Amino acid sequence: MSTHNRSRRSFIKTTGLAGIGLTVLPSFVQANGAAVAGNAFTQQPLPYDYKALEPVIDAMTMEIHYSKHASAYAKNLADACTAEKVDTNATRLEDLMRNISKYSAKMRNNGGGHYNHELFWQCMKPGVAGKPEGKLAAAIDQGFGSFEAFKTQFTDAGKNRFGSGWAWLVVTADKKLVVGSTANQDNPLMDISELKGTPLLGLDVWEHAYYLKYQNKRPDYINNWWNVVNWEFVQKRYEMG
Ligand code: MN3
Repeated sequence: MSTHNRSRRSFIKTTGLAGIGLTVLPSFVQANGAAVAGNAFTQQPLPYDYKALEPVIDAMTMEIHYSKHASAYAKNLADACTAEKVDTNATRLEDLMRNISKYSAKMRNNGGGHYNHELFWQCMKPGVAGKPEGKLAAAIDQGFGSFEAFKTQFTDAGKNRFGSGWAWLVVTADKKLVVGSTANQDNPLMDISELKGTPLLGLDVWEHAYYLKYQNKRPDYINNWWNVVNWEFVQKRYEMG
């Protein structure tokens, strides 16, 4: 079952449990995988259990990360959209990111925080430990020399990001694959970001993502994280673009 199907199913189930009593179409993701305006602004169900990524990411870290940190970004984004008159039913989250310099720091931090985490959950999957295949594998070999060389460059981007931030694999407007990092909750879609492109793969290197299990050992977290990367999802994003 794909990640999308799984999250659609749990979305329907959650909605049912909430007793709304209506058939709610799982419309937050279009057929091509792009997030739809409106629903993209709200936190979606985690596509797996809190404990599913153990031993790489422990259940308590996942629970706190998803239900406290990420849910706060979604809530604060909603507040900022109300305050700054962003119509979430008519705006694509990606377009808000692309124009983020026109909004408040609250919008930047929480819009980025929400977008980044929604992507991050989908970039992971239990029991994969795989490698990219097909067109993406070929593009990685071409762009970085080899998959191993790419992994080293991405790992370094995460290790060397001072303080809090994200490591990214992006595809640029001229279709090049680039690795880099952003500070805090910025992302490569943002007009204020030095690293620019469509994020294909993102890694959260904030301490809240790993500290309970790894303490100060961010490199150990990153090295283990490769075992839960959902390459199927990353490939789909690449092939969509
Ligand atoms: Mn985080």
